[in-house]
Amino acid sequence: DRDSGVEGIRDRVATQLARARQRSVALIDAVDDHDLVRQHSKLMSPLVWDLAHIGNQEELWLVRDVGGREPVRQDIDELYDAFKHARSARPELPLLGPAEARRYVGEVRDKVFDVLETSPLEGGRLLDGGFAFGMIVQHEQQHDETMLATHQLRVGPPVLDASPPPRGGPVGPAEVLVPGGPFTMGTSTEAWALDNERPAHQASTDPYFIDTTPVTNGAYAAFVDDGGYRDPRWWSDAGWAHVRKASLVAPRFWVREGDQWLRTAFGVTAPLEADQPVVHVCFYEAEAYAKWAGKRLPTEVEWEKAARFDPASGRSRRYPWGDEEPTGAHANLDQRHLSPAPVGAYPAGASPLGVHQLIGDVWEWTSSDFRGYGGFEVFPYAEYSQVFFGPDYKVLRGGSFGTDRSAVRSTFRNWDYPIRRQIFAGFRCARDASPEELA
Ligand code: AVJ
Ligand code: FE
Repeated sequence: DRDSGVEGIRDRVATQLARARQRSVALIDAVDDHDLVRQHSKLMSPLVWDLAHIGNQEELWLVRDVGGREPVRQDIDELYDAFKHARSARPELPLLGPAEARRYVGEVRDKVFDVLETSPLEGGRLLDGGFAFGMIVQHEQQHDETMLATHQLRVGPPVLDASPPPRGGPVGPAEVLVPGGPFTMGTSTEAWALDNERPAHQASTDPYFIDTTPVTNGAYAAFVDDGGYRDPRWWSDAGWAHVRKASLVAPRFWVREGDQWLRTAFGVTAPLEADQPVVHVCFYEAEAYAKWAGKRLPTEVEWEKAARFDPASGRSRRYPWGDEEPTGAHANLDQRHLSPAPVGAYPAGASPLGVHQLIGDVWEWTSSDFRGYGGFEVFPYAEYSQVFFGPDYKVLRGGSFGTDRSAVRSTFRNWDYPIRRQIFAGFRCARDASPEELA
């Protein structure tokens, strides 16, 4: 059966590699050479670094490791090792120029298609079983989302194009009760799951309420207009210190005009869309809003339970809507649109309990630190996740409008510093269920 056998994997890998490359090329070709080598923000690499880094990782894992082939450009490994140079220092490096970088990634890709054709894709080491290809597809898509964030930080007229998101719709009650008890968290069977999503294990929660939608611009504006950024009651100590030091007054890219909020997105400034999820807030802002609203952020366990647990069967699913791969009807993914969609825009993507837009639209901050699950094993390299475990990073879940469907699922874990807001991050709230509400 071509679909489930080795040939099916080969086809799937080839399609996904091509999709990822099409997206990288579109993001790169949207700007001129000067904009490719420039630093648009100290937080980001020059776009031309991302491109050659994508090629270099592909060369390391697929050409050299899986394929056992001769290096293409061993001399540039050090330049494109993310741990060797901070993003802010990358523009000063002797990087491949735009034309050279394009040639390099093309040459690597040609060899990868050759490796893919001759690779057994089964048996032997796990790396040979298609996983390495899946890891590299996801790596390219992750950098494409990073490049999209660089585009958002770039100043100038719009260069990217996409259709507006679909219209919103009804979402039912504002929050739903998730029953307490155990469920299966993480996965041991999802073929392309990264090391930090593994292994599948039992986790348990008390009963809790979770919002059926991410917090919207309109709701968040009420917090801002209520003086939320000037009131230490709502902020943690670390959050308050940060909001003062960084002089935060509203989400990143919000612009005040008279008594109105506008928002700049990809070179276009327009009135804030009240029913779209808020985006470009840091963890501390999310935490403060939740406290102001009389709620809190969900833990990572609570988020995943809301996104996977089917109370009818007791089973954990791959996505809120079931096990089928995401389509355009389920979620706002794949950079199909250049913004989050209004709440209620994806009724087909809701969970059995009626929780909407868990996948896509905005990454959702959780209250959890990034740590390995019990039984975690580094695979295939410690620098993917393990070196980030600890109290410095907070977990985000669910993907954004800029995340590709190959690079997100309900077990997927993203992480960042609690002060970061250039990523496409928003949040939803949760709260404990009181005894009266459970009676
Ligand atoms: C999972 C998004 C935090 O971009 O730092 C890219 C993904 N790892 N190259 C990042 C990643 C190596 C990673 N995040
Ligand atoms: Fe990378």
